[in-house]
Amino acid sequence: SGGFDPHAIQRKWQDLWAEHDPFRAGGEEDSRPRKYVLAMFPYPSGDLHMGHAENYLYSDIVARFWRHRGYNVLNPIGWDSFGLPAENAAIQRGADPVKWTYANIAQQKASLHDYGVSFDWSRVLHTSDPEYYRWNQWLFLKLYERGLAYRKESPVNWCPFDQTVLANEQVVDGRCERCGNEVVKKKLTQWYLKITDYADRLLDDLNQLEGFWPQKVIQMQRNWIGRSVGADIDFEIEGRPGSVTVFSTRPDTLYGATFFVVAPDSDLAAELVADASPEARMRFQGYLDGVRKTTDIDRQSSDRPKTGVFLERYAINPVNGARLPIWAADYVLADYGHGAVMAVPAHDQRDLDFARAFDLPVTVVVDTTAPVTGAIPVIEVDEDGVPIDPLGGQLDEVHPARTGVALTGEGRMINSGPLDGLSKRTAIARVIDILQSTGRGRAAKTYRLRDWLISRQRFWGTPIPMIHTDDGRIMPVPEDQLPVRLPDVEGLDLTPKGTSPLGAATGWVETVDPETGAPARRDPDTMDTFVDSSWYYMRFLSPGDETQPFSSREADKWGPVDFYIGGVEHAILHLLYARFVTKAMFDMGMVEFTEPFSNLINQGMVILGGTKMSKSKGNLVLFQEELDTHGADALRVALAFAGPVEDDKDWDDVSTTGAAKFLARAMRVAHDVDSSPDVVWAEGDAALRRVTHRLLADAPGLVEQTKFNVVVARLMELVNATRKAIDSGPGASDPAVREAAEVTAMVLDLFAPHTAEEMWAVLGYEPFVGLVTWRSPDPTLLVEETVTTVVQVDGKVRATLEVPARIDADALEALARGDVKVQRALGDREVARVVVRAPKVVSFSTK
Ligand code: ANZ
Repeated sequence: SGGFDPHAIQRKWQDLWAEHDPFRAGGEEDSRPRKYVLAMFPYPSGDLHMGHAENYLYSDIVARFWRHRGYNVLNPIGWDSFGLPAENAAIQRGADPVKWTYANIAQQKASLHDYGVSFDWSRVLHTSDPEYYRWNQWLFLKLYERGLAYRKESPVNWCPFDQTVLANEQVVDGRCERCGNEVVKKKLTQWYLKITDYADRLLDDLNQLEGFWPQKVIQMQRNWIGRSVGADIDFEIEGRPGSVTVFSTRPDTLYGATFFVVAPDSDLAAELVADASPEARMRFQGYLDGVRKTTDIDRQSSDRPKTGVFLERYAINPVNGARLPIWAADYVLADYGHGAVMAVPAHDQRDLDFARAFDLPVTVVVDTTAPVTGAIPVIEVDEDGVPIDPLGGQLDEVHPARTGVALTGEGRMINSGPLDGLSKRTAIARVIDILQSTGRGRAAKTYRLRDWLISRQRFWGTPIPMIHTDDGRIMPVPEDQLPVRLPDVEGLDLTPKGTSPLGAATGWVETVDPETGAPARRDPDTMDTFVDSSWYYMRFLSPGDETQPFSSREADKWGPVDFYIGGVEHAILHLLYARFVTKAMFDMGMVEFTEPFSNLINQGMVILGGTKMSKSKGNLVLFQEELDTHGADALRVALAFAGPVEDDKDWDDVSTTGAAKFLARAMRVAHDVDSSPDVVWAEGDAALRRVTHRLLADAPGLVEQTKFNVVVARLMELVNATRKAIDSGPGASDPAVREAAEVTAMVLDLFAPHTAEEMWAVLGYEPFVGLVTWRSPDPTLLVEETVTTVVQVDGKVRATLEVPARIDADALEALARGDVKVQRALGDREVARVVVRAPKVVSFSTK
């Protein structure tokens, strides 16, 4: 391609970057404004793939863009290097997890260098380095001090294949996210982080992110936190002291409760059934065994037949004293709300299905056939203020006991004593008042969000820095003894057994009580790797600091991350944990912001032939192979041009050869420029200058809207226009040709940095174009050329319009139709035909 060897210029510029380090973030003395650009760091589980190619391209475009805008940019990179794949490789192939991990990191680092990403390589971190994970341990201790880390025994999600506990988030459709095997419940004592303390703030602060994060991600976070608003209602149980609380989003329907349901796997169910008949106890035990094997997802599924066991006990409705039979049924979950519900079959479909299956009464308390205006019912009252009977007889036709369909809509309260005639909203407020005044209930909120289970019974993770004394106390490892380093893997059996392999590392696990010096044992579990990634963006600010995780001064300077770029697969877990930890750090006075990522950019996937690439399908496109074949710049331009950032890109539609040809043409333009850098641009060809300046004017907005593919298209347009000017226009010595080539190099740097640097050098400048501030567009060159359009109605000229020369037919027709003179000429006659010849003529014919 015209003496242009992409691999040679790639090597040349990478060597120069390595030598001069132009992309290192500016320090204290640098007075430019700052931007912190971050791509989600990779997991070193093998070679980089095309998803990484996309991710690090986009973050590099953003980082380079802000440098061209005159900003001091921080764009660091690290590795999320703890976790299961290293451990599984160790188990399956006998590989040392340490060596395996760091060999993969070295390979990935080399690929990223080859790709020409403008990272600040001086800040690299690996979460599996003791110098990093000591601060994980430090963070854990700080959370523990604040009561945000605690231990409890509870049923946990257990993957029998991986032999490990999984967070709720890692269970997908009842199966292990990693291996796809069915997840079961098991009771274990584990460490939890109290993310639920932050549920309201995590939810409410999402409002600040509207417009800056993808709407889809915000919605997923809202659903995950899942706040429900309603009331807690206390029910007494016959023959039992105290009361049992239920959570309801519809306390207005309290008079319609006809039975009471507890989760079969709750402590309450076990307690209540203890006094039941032997038959009921047996039936319950059999039922419970089945329930334990059922996933929460299945339990909540609406099309499963309802099952349950009567516990031979009764709850008392606090407002009317009604006796409600108590059942154990699996559609009530043990760990949501209070694990018990008041069942209102007339107005809740699950309760109705259950009532119909077991022949329980159905009492309607909301007349949904009563007249309602909008959402607010019209209530007619007599002179004493008593509502006139709202029943029009139609209620019979929709009665849930007959139709099987619960009445969930708006209506007027009936059969509800003091609530009769009220709307839903008023009734909810009223009943909460009544409950509150009698001490039997109160307004309440419930969340789907659970505390974050962080204990893992695995080797390759951060040791939890706690000590268990022989007399049963749990002590934090003193801060000056951090890090608690992982022991040598040599001699350890890593095969999953349900207990941590670290427990068998005798020399490691045996320690002393930091207070008494008596023998004690270390906690043998390691942390969920999501702890590592919950704050790594802060560590980049203070690499190598041995006295603290990061300096608050640096945090004030750089934080929060301005642009965070990565895959949508992290929409819930990682982002929620990072948001939680940032808020906890804010509360500890470590940072002055409460959200870690100001802008979030999610990229689509790179797919192949319409399907996801995967090793098992054998359709992987290998990043390093593509780099070797096409060179970094062609690969980068092809990916950037392939479509909008957030869309999936099919590799079949990605044209590296097209990209390579475009780059060769751009390079040729630079070589052909026949003038020196001191030409007077104003003397250049105006038509070409307009194309150049329109790009200068539009590129910043397009990049900020992440319309990278449009910027590439505009660059192609500019290179074509320059070529034309050289070959059949004012010629290679015209100042406009030089100007166009220079601007091409400046903007092309976002996508093809090696080619751009080479063009810049060919044009006679010192390196590096990557650090050059973009020029401002000349406003006089942005004024659109206009032409005169003639508008005819039935062959007569009725108006003339001044319009932009580049107007399209639709816009021109709309302008013509909107013109007063044209409208007057058309009167109320119907237009039969319109002929538009943009930008010159619009012609209407009427009937
Ligand atoms: C009575 C009632 C009447 C209810 C009615 C709904 C409609 P969300 O919105 O998902 O938070 N519930 C409470 N705890 C439960 C548990 N542990 N397992 C299963 N269901 C439970 O749902 C809240 C509603 O789900 C609560 O309001 C309760 O049923 C039920 F016409 O109370 B409701």
